[in-house]
Amino acid sequence: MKNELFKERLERVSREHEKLLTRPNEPLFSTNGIYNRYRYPILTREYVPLHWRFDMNPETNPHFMERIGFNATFNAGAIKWNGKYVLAVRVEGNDRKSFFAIAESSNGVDNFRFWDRPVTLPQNELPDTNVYDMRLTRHDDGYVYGVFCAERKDPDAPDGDTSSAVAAAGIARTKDLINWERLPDLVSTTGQQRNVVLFPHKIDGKYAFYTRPQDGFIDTGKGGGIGFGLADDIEHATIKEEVIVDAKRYHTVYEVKNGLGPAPLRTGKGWLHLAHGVRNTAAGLRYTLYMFMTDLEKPWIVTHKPAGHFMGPLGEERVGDVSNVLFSNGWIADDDGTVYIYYASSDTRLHVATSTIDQLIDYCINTPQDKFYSARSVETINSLIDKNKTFEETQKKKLE
Ligand code: M1P
Repeated sequence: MKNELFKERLERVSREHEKLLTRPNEPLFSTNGIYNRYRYPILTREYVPLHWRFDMNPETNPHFMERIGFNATFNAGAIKWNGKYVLAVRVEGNDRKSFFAIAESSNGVDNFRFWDRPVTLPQNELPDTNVYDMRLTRHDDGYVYGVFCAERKDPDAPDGDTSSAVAAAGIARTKDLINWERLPDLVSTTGQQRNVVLFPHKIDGKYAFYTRPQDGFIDTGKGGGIGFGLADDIEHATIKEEVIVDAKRYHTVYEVKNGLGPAPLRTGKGWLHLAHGVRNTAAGLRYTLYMFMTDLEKPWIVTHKPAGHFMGPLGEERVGDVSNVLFSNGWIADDDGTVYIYYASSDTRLHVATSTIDQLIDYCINTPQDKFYSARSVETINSLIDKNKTFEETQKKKLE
């Protein structure tokens, strides 16, 4: 009898899991014409392999109950690997611990499957309590680097404070995405670090990092902004000096804090960057994605920056464990110019949007900049209206 229950549940759970994993995705029509969202998220907690969740032995699990629960799949690093679209996903267990797991798909938009086991990340002397948000960089030195947030309890927290934490940039490298070598955490002189991204090339013979200095764990305090600094060596990476590439600023979508997403994409017109910006609202923090471009030779100098957000949470994306959040730390540019943007919604699920290098450059160069005052936003709108009216009149005259 018990065996029957086990068998019945195993069959049903397996069938439904397979149906979900093989469900085709489809692009949605895009009114803005800049990128296409897709109908379904590409990874949710339901995608976590059954053999990570269930004891498959009817003797020891007669009710076929889940033994290990998973809460969310989000914020993924991304890389094209052996012709596949490969993600280093932040998977969070019901125990609140995040870890990394590799998932791959043949087309980048559906049929993502996790590899057999999660990533076994070697520990340094000071173990990580929690790790998340890995940015993958294929570096000229031949390694793929994963730079991620390594979080530990604040040793200076007063007695009874069980939530203060310290964020540091953990660094690991690999040549096969299976075996990872752990390097010492990044050392910087500007407080805590999260949202750190390794640039793919050396600059002046040094490893280059985008950073996000912060005074506290949540609050960036006097720090903040997307920074940039050089380290002589990757095996003991130390940044002695950071310049601010993109500062936080009053009454913008990155007013409270910001952070770089994935490593930038090189184009003929400069480096394309995707970042997240955070503003405060009566309902709490709102995270949106924004873009900018930097100079090809000096990738710490912003050359173009459209106003406002590139993508904000919509529909079901608005709701989750941390609602009103879009976050991205992974994208893949194919040789044909297609760009796959992997973004997570509300710290709960992972989605894809597609665009092209040409469209993203056009977006960055031709979207008006933020002029920081309502009246000046109206001036910007009026300029477009005037341009359209002039065009309309010219067209009419041509027909007369
Ligand atoms: O909860 C929203 C995001 O908060 C953090 O990002 P930031 O450091 O910019 O505030 C990170 O914990 C991120 O993982 C999370 O999605």
